[in-house]
Amino acid sequence: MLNTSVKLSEVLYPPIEPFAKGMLEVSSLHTIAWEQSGNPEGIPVLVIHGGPGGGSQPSYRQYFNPESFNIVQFDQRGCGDSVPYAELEDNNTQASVRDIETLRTHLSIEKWHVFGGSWGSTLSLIYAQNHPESVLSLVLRGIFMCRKSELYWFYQDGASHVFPDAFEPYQQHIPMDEQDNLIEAYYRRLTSDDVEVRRGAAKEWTRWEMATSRLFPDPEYLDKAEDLDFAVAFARIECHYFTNAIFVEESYILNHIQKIQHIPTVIVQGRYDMVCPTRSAWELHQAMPNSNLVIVPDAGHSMGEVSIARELVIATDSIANDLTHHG
Ligand code: STX
Repeated sequence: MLNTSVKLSEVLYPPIEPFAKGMLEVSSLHTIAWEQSGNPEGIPVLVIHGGPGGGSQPSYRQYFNPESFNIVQFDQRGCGDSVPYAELEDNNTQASVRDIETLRTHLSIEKWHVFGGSWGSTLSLIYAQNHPESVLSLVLRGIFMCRKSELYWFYQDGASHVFPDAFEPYQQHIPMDEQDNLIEAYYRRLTSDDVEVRRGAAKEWTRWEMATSRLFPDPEYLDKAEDLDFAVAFARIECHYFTNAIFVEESYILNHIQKIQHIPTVIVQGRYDMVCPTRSAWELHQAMPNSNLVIVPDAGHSMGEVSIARELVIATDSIANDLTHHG
């Protein structure tokens, strides 16, 4: 069913401000920004942002009933308010998993629900596989397992068949003789000593992702690529993780799936997700027979799409209601 007349604000909770914020030193180099909002005595839920390099956003609070949840957000290494900005050294998946446990302990939370989309789903799954005892449930959106086929689909040849117009500037930014591996070609530019080269590449890399994130592209969303402070961290960190195959073996998540098969899991997936196509959600669901897969028929990749947001709120409301009834 098409829901084009319903506004995002009608399916989300109202905007709220954090009741606590801080900076947590997680290594000799990195300090991460965190915040809590909602109810300090509420059910703990950790929100894991995308990218990697996307940073957490105030709107993410609105996917949770603020009376029921103690909502924890943080910016992963190098992005958002974390420092140093856009830093790639000592920035990898294992470090992020450790940071999440460091933050949990710092906030004196024993176990929490984990909510993440896109790269946030990747990191949620890997975190849960390494610390299953800390995870009460998973709410995942736009499943991304970061396998070679998924990277090739989005950054080289796949989504380009559906969005040839948006693909052209992303591809043309790279000279013909380097176009056979666009991720590598972008990485060279995103790590150049020349700040203008870095910024130019960051803008095209980010535009491609923003242009393809929704079933109905939103021009305001595209402006994110014009914000070079956002784009440089987002593009550099994504590209760093992807050239390094996210620092784990191919198919790590599916290979270790038995570690999390007991964890209650909801998967919300837009049918027309061009960034993270539905096959990954399907494969994850098949590997986790107890998971609940919701394929949203009228959406792409973004949690800002109304019908995706609605399903995410249904999932978090049901967590809140379960605890009220049984806890
Ligand atoms: N990257 C997908 C991802 O995690 C391949 C992602 N895409 N856009 C975002 O994240 C933001 C919403 C954080 C910009």
